[in-house]
Parts: sequence; C-alpha cells; structure tokens
Amino acid sequence: MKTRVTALLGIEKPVIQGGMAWVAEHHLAAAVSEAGGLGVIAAASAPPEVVRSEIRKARELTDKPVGVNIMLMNPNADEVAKVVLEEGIKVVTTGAGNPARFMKEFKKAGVKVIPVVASTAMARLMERSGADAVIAEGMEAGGHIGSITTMCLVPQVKDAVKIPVIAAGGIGDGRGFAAAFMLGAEAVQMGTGFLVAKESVIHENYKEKVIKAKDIDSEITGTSTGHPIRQIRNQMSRKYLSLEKEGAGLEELEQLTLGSLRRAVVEGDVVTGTLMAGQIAGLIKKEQTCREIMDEVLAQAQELLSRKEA
Ligand code: TUI
Repeated sequence: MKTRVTALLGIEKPVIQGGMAWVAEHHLAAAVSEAGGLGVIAAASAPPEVVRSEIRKARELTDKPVGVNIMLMNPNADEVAKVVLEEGIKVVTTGAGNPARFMKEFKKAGVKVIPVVASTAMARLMERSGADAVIAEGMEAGGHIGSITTMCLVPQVKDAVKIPVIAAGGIGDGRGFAAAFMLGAEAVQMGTGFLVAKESVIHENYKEKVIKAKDIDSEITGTSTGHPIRQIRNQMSRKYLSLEKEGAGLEELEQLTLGSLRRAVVEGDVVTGTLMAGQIAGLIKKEQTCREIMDEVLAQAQELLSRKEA
C-alpha cells in the first residue's frame, strides 16, 4: 500500500509504531521495521547514551529505517537530539510539546520530522515550522493525551494542513486502519497493539493486564496538573484520582508516580505501577509477532477499502 508517508519514509507499509516510553526499545522497533513499517525507539527520559546504544542495537537487527521518538517534556531532549543527529537517524517523531527549536538542524541533516499534534492549531504551526508530516493523536490513545478524539481530530487536521496526516489513538485492527484512511490519514500509528507483541520486552504481568482489559478499563489521571495520562485502572490510578479530588499539589502527585511506569514495564508491578494503554486495549486479545499484527491489520483494511471502491 503506497502513500505519501511510505514514500517519505522509505517503508513498505503505512504503519508507524508509537514511541512508548520504557516500552519502545530496540527489539520492538527493529521488529516493526523488519516487518515493513517504521519502528521507533522511544528516548523518553533515558540518558542520551542509552538512546545511542539502543539505536546501535536496533541497527544490528535491521537494515531498514528506524526512527527515534523525542519526548519534549524531557529536560534532556536537546542532548537526545544531538545523539540522533550523530547516529544518522533519518526520522524523528516527537511528543508532548513543540519541536520547533529542533527543526532547522534536523532539516539541514535531512532528518524527517513528524510531530504528534493534538489540535489543528498545533498541526498548522508544525507545518509552518517545516514538519514533513504530522501524527494526529486522539484522546483514545494511551499515555500523555490531548482532549479530542481521533474521529474528530483527524479530518480537521487533514483540512488544516497540506503535509500528510498520520492517525493515532484507538487503532488496533484493519477496521480502525480503514476508518483512519477514510478520515484522510495516509498512515496510522499504533501503540497499544504493539505493547503485547511477542517482540515487546515488557513484563508478562503488564501484557496480561492489556490482554484482559475491557473497553472501559482505562481512565485518565493528571487532568488537574495539565498532563493527562491514560492508563489501565488499578490501585495506582485510583489513588492518584482520589488525591486529585482532594486537591493535592503537583509535588505530591509527582512523588506518587515517580518511577511508576518503570515499575510496571520492568518489574511487572501492576498494583502500584502505571499501566499506560489506550482505549483499544479491549480489542487486543492475543500476543502475536509484529509481522503478524501488521499483516492482519493490512489484509483486513485492504479488504474493507477495496469493498468501498467496488
Ligand atoms: O507523548 C505522548 N505520549 C506519552 S509521552 C509519555 S512519557 C510521560 N511520562 C510521565 C508523564 C508524562 C509523560 C507517555 N505518553 N503522546 C504524544 C502527544 N503529544 N500527545 C499529545 C501531545 C501533545 C500535546 C500538546 C503535543 C503537543 C502539544 O502542544 C502543546 C504545546 O506545547 O503547545
């Protein structure tokens, strides 16, 4: 399936893997790239030298393009950007902020920059700043989110910009893929679907929580701090929400979640860990390889999209 996004990135399939903090390391990114999509290493809050080593390890596993996600709330983001340039990475996705300050240097080095946006205003601003495409991510997504749904965001972003739009948030199978294309997307980004991939190295307890999750099992914490996070409901999310209700301050809330994503991903602590996942977790029922996930999504989408053409 060829689109402006597959041409831009030199990939076979219009599927990008979400840059999930602690989750999107070299095994997962390399597996998605090997299967014909764009695998993405999440820099998140990792030290820049760890990001460098993840990039090198991914390159040992695949010759295909691999991207890096820069989380812009990370105080180390500038150093991560330097490592990305030094390592010759050619695609960067960004999240949780405005990447305008990096644009000039990335463009000069031939790096394609694809920011995640959660509004049309941000999409327009990114286009003006020189972004090559945007990822329009709805609030169905896991982790740090905006406030509008994929169904409403994607067509409005599509009308707001000329650069290609990649849809994210709530896409877990060929139906979601086909729907995103109907809304004007030229590729999709999937996160939650890849969380439970065979090549995903997260703790089995976390995978089990995603696989067992039902449609309404996620909730949003952090609205009071301005950093809303979607996660699977557990003791941690309940505690956080009750503190927010009592009017707890930022410091107390930050203290509670310090290291909680790592506890969930690495230690499998599904009680006091933060289980970031999207609303589509209810649809994800089994562990498959990245290739199986992508082949199934694309086969189903192509069938649906060709039915429409007929
Ligand atoms: O970035 C994400 N999702 C994430 S990052 C993350 S790591 C983290 N851990 C603990 C606390 C906070 C973060 C977990 N999940 N998705 C991309 C995304 N970007 N969603 C929404 C946005 C966004 C929001 C506002 C992008 C730009 C934006 O613009 C505001 C501005 O700066 O003007």
